[in-house]
Amino acid sequence: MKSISIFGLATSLFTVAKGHTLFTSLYVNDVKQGQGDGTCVRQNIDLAHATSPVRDLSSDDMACGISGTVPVNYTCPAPTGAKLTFEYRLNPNKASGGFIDESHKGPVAVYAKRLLSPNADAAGPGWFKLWGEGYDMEADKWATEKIINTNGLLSIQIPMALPAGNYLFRPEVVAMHNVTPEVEPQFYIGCAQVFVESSVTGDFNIPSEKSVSIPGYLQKDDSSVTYNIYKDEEYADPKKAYPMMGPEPFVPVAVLTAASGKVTRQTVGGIPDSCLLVNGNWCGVEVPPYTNNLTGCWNAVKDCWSQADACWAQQPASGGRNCEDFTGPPAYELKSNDFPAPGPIPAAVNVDDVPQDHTSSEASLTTRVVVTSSVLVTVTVIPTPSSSSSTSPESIPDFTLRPTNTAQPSQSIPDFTLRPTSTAQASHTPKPKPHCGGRKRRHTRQRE
Ligand SMILES: [Cu+2]
Repeated sequence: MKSISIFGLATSLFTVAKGHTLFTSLYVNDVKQGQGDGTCVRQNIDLAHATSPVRDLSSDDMACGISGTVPVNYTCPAPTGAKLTFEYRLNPNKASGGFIDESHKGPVAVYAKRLLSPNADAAGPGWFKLWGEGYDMEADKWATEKIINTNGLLSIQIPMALPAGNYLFRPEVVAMHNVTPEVEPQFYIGCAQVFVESSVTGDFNIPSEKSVSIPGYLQKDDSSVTYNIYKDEEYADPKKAYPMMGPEPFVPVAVLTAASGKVTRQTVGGIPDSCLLVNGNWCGVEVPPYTNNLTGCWNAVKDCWSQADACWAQQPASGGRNCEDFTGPPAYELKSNDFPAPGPIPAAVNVDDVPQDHTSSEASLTTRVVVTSSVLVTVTVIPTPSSSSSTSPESIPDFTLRPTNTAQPSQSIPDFTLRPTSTAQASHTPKPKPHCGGRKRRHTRQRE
């Protein structure tokens, strides 16, 4: 920890929270999900200690981090075979300022768990490891050091044999620098809520030796947990190989049920179309319509204020930048105040492990509209009738996505252009709506 600041308590609290690291943001195929960071990501809701690690191996916090047993509002869809990228930050609500504390050397892994319902328990059985790496003796690097080199970004490919459904993807960054026989490693974990869209359905059998319970998969006296990075690695001669934590990775290869060609898509838990602006797992919607009377106008303003309050109350550790921007029902145009990726999105670490052959061009068929922060696009969703009457609750008719203007990837300012939802106002210049910007200043101070 750094020395106590002369600027007082608020600054020193910030300094304390600055150490360590936090998984803040999810990308699917190189596109940051949602807006304002933290969409579909379970983060510690204690903003002052959001980067604190989990140390108690028997705690339910081991599953998805502190406060990670509670689902967040949104689950992001991802086509099977997609690349998921997890962003780690030293300062959760800032784009710069480091990724993982440099002293924090240790192994890194990614686990996953299929959820039979979006709100199913994170803690408990059913977890499997997709990939893991400890100490690379040849390169003399810990996996954490490699993540720092890729700007805090860690990518994994979703195996194509995973059946469609809700999953938790759990990156695990472990710091071993403080380990003694009495002190456990520090675990930096969080979970991404993802709906894998695939034509593969059916049961999902993980070999028993590769299926673990979290907590429970690690014991205090495991050699991977008690390993001393100074005695065993840095100054040892010969160096002692690091025994990787947890089970062997499970790479599903066989398609358990023949692919039907019909892609099962997410029907619940996504970001609603009615969202004007998203911040993490909060979304702001249009205020109630009113005619030209003061009562209606006032009610609309109050509604807007209460939405902004909810935004601040629900802001994740990764910040409330878009709460500042939700200053009033906009003239159908809001911009998300998003940070760009801190660097190039790295290739998936497990790309050599995951079979790449697949029976259909599924990935291109399952592209879905999410409120992305890096592409300016307006889309129309046209449902087409389903040819068969499926009884599966998760199966829905295919959607055709038709861009209504030319999608132009925006390099700089993330944008989100909205189309009017009311047909009453067909004018090309939408009327300004009441503004509740008076609260902006008050809330802006909240983060400092
Ligand atoms: Cu730490």
